[in-house]
Amino acid sequence: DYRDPHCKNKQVIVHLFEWKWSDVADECERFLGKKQFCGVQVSPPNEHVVVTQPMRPWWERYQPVSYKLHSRGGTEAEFKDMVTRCKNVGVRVYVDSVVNHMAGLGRIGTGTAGSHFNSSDYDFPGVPYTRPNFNTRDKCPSGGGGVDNYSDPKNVRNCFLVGLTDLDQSKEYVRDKIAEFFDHCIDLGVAGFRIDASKHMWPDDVKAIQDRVKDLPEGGRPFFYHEVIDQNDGAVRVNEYYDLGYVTEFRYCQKIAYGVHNFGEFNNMYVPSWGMADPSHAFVFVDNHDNQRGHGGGGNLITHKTPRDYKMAVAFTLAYNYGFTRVMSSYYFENTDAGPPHNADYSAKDVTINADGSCGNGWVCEHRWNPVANMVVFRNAVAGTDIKHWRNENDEISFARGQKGFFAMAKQGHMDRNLQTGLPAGEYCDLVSDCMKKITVDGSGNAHIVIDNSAEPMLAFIVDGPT
Ligand code: LM2
Ligand code: CA
Repeated sequence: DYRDPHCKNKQVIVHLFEWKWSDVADECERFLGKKQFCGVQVSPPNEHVVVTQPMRPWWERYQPVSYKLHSRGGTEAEFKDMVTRCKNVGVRVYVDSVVNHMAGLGRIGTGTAGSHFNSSDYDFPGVPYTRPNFNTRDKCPSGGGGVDNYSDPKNVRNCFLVGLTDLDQSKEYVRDKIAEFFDHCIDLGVAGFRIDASKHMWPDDVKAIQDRVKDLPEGGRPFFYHEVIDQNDGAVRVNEYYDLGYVTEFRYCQKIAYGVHNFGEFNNMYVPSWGMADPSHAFVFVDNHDNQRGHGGGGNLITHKTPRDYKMAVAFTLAYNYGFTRVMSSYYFENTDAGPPHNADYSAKDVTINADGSCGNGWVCEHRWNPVANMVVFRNAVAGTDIKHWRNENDEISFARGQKGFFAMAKQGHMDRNLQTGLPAGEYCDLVSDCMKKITVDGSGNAHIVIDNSAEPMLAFIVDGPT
């Protein structure tokens, strides 16, 4: 089974999008460990192209040049130091892995680790890959050679996605090179992988690769989650990948946006008839690095640009019991191509921390917002429990998680009710406000729940939590 994230039953990972390795390491030590995060998804750590038109976009990292671990994020030594320091505080690293393809057709030059490459000749000596390692036109049923028909799996998987040179994962040599890359990461302490563009690879090929990857040094199979954008709009469906780990559930991004905009929709978050992944395979998030900027489908979704809605969306996601959760941590952008905040030489700027705990230098750090960070503790505490005492009316939602926690949220920012919590009698305090609010549960499980406009529009408390 590829669904164990190897983080001692913690439940939430954060994508520190485009952070450099030294900053990720610092964040593990100063924040993520204490806040009980399971781990971090890091941007692709392997050698990639250097794009100068536009100047150093974020997406240059989705055009690999080799599997040498030297990227815009840092050197291999820095990567190794990060993985070790994070692991030492109980936070695992998950590598965003781009193995469907190499650089885009027509790109020629030197990658971030110094390897020469020539995509037009299918020549990537840093691996090495040559022409026979790539898909050929006879396997791709599209007129122009590019992916252009999502109703045909052969087109989706054997053609070139936005002109990116498409590897042929049915070849033993290609499988070996990709597995070697994963093994190298595992040797350095990595616990798992996000597989980019899994939809564009055959599940049998992906399985052959995963099955030859080594166990973690501490035992067990690495964690895998697959990027499969299935919005009921094509031939490739998420359930084809269930044997391979978790699958991204992009319909949840729409669902949570509907819910925040109209609380009534919260009654209907997981819709099997839409083909949504079952709760034990769904990998869920409010937004990701693509759809927050209109790439990879985009659509109607909520991002940090509307902070109040975003906090409600993430808080609900972490309180609810659907799927394995990832939270996004972004940088501010106007241009959808723009890479991370950068210095004059285009290296990523340091992530600075302000006195109030927010980030500086252009980093958003949604994962540090109280309704995000503190709900991680909630989700860990209630893992494995069912939803009880569901109430959704009057733009107010509240529910218990088994007999371990209780969550309430008010769209209009105010709520004042006596509610059954199902929890043992006692004094509790609200995690979201860092215990600024207290809640008393009486002998019959009832509590007076108050939300008012002076604070965040939600509260949450757990058995055996802070008091
Ligand atoms: C993904 N998942 O399946 C990533 O999450 C997504 O961010 C990647 O696209 C995509 N797959 C390929 O890894 C991004 C970005 C694209 C960008 C590619 C490659 O969304 O816009 O394409 O990375 O860097 C860019 C140009 C595109 C050009 C292509 C090839 O935007 O116009 O196509 O490079 O040179 C001619
Ligand atoms: Ca492919």
